[in-house]
Amino acid sequence: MKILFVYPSSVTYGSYKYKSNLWGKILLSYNSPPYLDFQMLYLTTPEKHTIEYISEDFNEIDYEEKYDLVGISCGTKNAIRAYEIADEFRNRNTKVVLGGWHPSILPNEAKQHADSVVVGEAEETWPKLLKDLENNKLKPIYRQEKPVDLSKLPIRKGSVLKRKGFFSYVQTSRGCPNKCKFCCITNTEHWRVYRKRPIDDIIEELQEVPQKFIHLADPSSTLDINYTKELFKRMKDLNKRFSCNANVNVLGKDEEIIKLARDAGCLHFQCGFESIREMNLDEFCSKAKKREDNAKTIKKVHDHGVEIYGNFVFGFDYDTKSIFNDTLNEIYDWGLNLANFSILTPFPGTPLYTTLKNEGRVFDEDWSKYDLHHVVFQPKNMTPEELLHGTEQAYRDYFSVSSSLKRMSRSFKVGFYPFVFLSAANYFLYRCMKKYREFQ
Ligand code: B12
Ligand code: SF4
Repeated sequence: MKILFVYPSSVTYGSYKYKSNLWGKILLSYNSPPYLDFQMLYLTTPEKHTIEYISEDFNEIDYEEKYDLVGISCGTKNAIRAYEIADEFRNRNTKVVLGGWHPSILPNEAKQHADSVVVGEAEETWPKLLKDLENNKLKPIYRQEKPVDLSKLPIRKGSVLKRKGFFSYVQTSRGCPNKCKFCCITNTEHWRVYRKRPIDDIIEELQEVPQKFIHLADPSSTLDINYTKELFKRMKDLNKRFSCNANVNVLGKDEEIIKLARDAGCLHFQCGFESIREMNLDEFCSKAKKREDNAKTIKKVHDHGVEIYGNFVFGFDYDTKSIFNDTLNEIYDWGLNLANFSILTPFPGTPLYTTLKNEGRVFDEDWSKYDLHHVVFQPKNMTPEELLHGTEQAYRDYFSVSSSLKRMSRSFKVGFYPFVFLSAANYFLYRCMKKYREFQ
């Protein structure tokens, strides 16, 4: 069979189409390898089938080309665009399968636009689906019965799906049991179950993946600290540079993990600080996110030559109009050199969504706005406009020339590689935000 994988653009929606400038396209195409979802599907597809891959951010879809099957992956943000593409293909009598986070959470919605929907992980269901299609017995829904055993995951050899990119994603674990109320991972049946890949498999994959720069696409690399320590020890001689997600309070308590990460090539930890307000953390986050002495932890990480990239969310129930300035002041004091700000987003399937929906506070269910940059609910202590404009102002202040230069010079003291990462990420986040605003 001839199969097409499509990753729909997240900012293409109807006639509303994002066109990057030439430099942006070159940079992004060099920068963006195929995501792991399609890499995994590719590896679990029997060799007799041929596969093409299109990421709509870089290539136009040719609807006139004949395929036996089109597989589309999407999160909530690009679900509507995914449905548009699915409808176009189905109008031409091409079979369409939808999978990924959003179709897994709302399979009945997705089914209206697809011949079949794959719910959850697909390493086991995808080969079954292909066989059923060959036998003309395609089922409407394929559901993974129990969490996939990660020791059975295929090991990637080199770059798959042709596009290379200068960095690559590698997954070492799946799942997180922590139960933060806004998080999709912990609130979906299988994804919540924490599982680890055998370290031998990861090392083999890292040796085979040609890219030097890797992002470990795990919910958190600090859920099983002994496992991660062992992994970092084994990664030491691979000469890779990498980043990973980590819980800041674990880093604060265990200096050895920072040292082992640095020796293994870690450039930065990405940490969800979420909020500077203790009451928000208590109400919306798991205990794993309890506020500790962040300034001390950040200094410790910097002293080992590693950067920290912090994520913050605005719009929690205990946020008032002062949250924006308070956050900026506090993170300057902590010595955090790079941060990103999101607007609280009630993704379907999460307890946050259910609560806000029951309270009548969700006023927009246009999924394309579920991108962490739009306000889709009524905040408790602000108007939606105040939340939006406050977040924008925080971005403008944080990424102003003077603030950026100050943070970059501080980062230079952390180390050369972390400084290069920080400067590039600072520029990228600033540009993204500016470009993004043009479409609102
Ligand atoms: C790496 C990552 C990114 C990367 C790469 C994105 C990607 N699509 O892989 C980047 C940085 C670009 C990114 C961006 C964003 N991300 Co992100 N990201 C992740 C992360 C950490 C890992 C994803 C991954 O590689 N998983 C490994 C692969 C193998 O698993 P998988 O993607 O689930 O795919 C499996 C199944 O879903 C299924 N499947 C998937 N697609 C398809 C398609 C078909 C046809 C079939 C049959 C099966 C199938 O099969 C796969 C194998 O089992 C996840 C959290 C996590 N740990 O999973 C968040 C996560 C996916 N991201 C999330 C979010 C919110 C975002 C952003 C909106 C953030 C932002 N403000 O920009 C954007 C949206 C990007 C977009 N275009 O929509 C949410 C998604 C929630 C949702 N309901 O949509 C997650 C779950 C994080 C969370 N805590 O909630 N992200
Ligand atoms: S710790 Fe991170 S991955 Fe785990 S539930 Fe909370 S936000 Fe989700």
